[in-house]
Amino acid sequence: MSLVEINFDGIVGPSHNYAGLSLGNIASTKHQGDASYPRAAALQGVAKMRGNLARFGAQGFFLPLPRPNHGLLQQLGPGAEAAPALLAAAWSASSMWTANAATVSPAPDTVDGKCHFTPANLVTMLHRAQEWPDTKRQLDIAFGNTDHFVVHDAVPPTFGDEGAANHMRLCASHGEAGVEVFVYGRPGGKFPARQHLEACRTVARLHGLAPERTVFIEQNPAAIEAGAFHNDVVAVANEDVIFAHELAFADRQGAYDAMRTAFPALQVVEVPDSAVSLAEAIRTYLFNAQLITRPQGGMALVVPDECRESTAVWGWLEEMLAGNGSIREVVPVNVRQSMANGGGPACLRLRVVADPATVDPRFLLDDAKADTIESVISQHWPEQIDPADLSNQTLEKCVVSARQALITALDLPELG
Ligand code: SUG
Repeated sequence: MSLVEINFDGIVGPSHNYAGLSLGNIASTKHQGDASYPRAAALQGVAKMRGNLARFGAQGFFLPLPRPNHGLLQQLGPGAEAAPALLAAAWSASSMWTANAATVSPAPDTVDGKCHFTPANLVTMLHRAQEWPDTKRQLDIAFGNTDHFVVHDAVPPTFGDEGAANHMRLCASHGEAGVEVFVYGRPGGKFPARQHLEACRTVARLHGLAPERTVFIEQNPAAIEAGAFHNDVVAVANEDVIFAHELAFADRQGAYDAMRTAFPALQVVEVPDSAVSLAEAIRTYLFNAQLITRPQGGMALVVPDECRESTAVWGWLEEMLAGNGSIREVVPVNVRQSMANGGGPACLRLRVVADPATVDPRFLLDDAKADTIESVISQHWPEQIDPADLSNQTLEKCVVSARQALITALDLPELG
């Protein structure tokens, strides 16, 4: 049984569009009403997966959820489709950000020795709250081997849960028992605090985590106000390293002390606000990076291209590399279509520590499957969507048949 980290990226759906649906997500608000390019967006995502597969090994994916969701519009009452925000919610391709699909506790951390998943209820935003039943359906298939996996229902409302985006794991190596760190926000600020402490506690209980290896930390309200609507916009961890902005946590020293008490070997790689301001960190998504252990040793940081274009951020990264610490390599990737909705490289993936042999192989990527996915996207995904197109019947037919073509190509009729 060899446990490795597998990143499951969400394939960008054919209805990808910019509707400005996420209050507190600066990029989403800024790009409201822009034309979107679903085909380019999905191809950017596959290119990222291909790069990571070649560099780091195991890579998986999840399929887009069925959109438009007429069930949601029905629930919202007759004529709901006339309200642009409600119509856009039903069309949202937001399931691409699989860091919000679920919280995952690997087998070595849990009381029953199985890997546990709790789909995120995403209750704060209407367009995201519709995701979890379909997400669970997919998790139930991919991780259907009940000797190794447990998939729970979502945490009940009103406790807001946004999944792995607010969860970090510290460990000596992925296959060993780790410390799970949950980061929550305190409601009451200008923007919603989407992750609630009670949701974190519920997930920890459901997953059977040991209290002495579980840490709850409050996100800095100033970070939420600056646009860090999830903790993964200002911090990311891998094995014994946490890479964070100085202003990520409400009580900076208290947060590191709590992590160190549970995990004494912790290495903190912190970026001071004087080197990269919170605003610049959020604009470039420096911390929405994938921090990944390389097969040849050391870690790589997969960052958005926007980081390379920022003098402050790139300068800091170059200095970090020259210091010969644990992070040995920085890999910029182009995920601009997702970035314009507030989704960087880390948002696009869900980390699962598992033996790949125990996962349904239809969700695991290899080069041939990447070719297949690219070819379906190139043939079926719309090239461009303008906000006014969301009521267009021809576009709807195209979006529905595009997803169906992918389901057929990947032999996943259960999702049809
Ligand atoms: O939930 N954007 C997503 C971005 C999620 C990013 N995920 C992580 N940080 N892990 C959100 O705010 C925008 C949709 C729109 O405006 O059309 C959106 O939902």
